[in-house]
Amino acid sequence: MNNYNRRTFINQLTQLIGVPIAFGACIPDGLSLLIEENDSLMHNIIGKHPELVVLNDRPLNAETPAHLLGDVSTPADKMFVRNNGLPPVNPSDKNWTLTIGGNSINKELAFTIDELKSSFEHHTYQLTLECGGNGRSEFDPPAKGNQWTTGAVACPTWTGVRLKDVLQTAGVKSNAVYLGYYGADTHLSGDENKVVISRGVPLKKAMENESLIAWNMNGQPLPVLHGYPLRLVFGGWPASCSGKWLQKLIVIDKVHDGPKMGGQSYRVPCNPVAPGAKVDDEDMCIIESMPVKSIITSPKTGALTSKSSVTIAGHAWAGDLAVAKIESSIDFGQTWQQCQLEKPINRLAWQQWSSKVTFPEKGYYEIWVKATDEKGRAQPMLLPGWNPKGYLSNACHRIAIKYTG
Ligand SMILES: Nc1nc2c(c(=O)[nH]1)N[C@H]1C(S)=C(S)[C@@H](COP(=O)(O)O)O[C@H]1N2
Ligand SMILES: [Mo]
Repeated sequence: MNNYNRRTFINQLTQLIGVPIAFGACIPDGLSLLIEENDSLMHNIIGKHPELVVLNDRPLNAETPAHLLGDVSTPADKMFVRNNGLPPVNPSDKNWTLTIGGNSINKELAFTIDELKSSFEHHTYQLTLECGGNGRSEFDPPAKGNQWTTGAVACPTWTGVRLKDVLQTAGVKSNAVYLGYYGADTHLSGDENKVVISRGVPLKKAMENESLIAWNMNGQPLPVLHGYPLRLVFGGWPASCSGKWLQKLIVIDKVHDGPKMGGQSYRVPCNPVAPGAKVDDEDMCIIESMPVKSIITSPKTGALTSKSSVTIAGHAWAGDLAVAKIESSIDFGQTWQQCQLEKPINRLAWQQWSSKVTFPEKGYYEIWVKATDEKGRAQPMLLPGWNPKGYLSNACHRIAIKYTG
């Protein structure tokens, strides 16, 4: 190709691709460019599976595609990441202290990690953490915030001490109402005096057996992204209650008012509102237990099958409750078939379900799955009640399958 032809060729390609071709002058004659595109933002999160989908890189937010969530206990490399600020850089468990204070504590106490580990009994539970905004992308009109689809949920195995053992040692006064946490992350503004997020739970939730101050995840030290060296874990509640990089706990005589406790954060209208409505802060209530929900982890959506029967499987969870029933449909919800459902390994762990579905003829199918909790509440088919910030989206998970015969 002469230089003139090469230049026009590259100009045409540039228009097609939409960005200039770096090193365009070096393209060998006769080479056809790949010109492949996908819409994922390229990333390299150390310690994470490469298929995690990055929604945001400052702060870092990444979710897990459903087909990667098949493990009973979620491995660290497949757990979603939700940061509101910037994680501490190279935190160390050697000089870390956890302080217990607040006006409803008898005696302010501080523990090193070694002291925590040696003073209290260790407990291990599998606990479900789901971001309050998981599924937000479904809402219409759209809600601002990370557009999570189905992947801001995980259920790793956590080891630590019971929060109640630690609080009781410090002495909880009878007027205690709420627990609040403070972590070591820094505000995006760089302002060291600004707290990124400081949420918590009512004392009753804090005192449950499964409420942990954890240092291990699946038998390994917590990864930094998930709160190393210490974090709270409250299974079944919005994961924003589970403070990472935990440095300080307070027990106080009123509802905690730290950043992201009030206003529209992690709160929903106390009574249902029409989609798009503006809701005053005083008409919003703090989210507590998460609603019943399920996910299909196998097959991966879009799969082709030559067999008329396939096994489908996944998990289901229901906040503080257990899941009582799970059903699947291949006819857009006209008929439902009961799936097999296992008991949770412990309270507040997600439950495994599976079923065999049989396709009557060749064609495109959607598999829908719907869980019902032990109080008889089922997942909504397409959309739950709209709310300004798009929380608690527990619509049925749907996948596509082509039976090719
Ligand atoms: N200190 C601190 N704790 C935090 C957060 C944070 O930004 N800072 N994010 C919260 C939110 S909104 C969620 S959903 C979970 C996410 O936990 P993960 O990143 O380990 O998945 O951590 C919670 N704990
Ligand atoms: Mo969250």
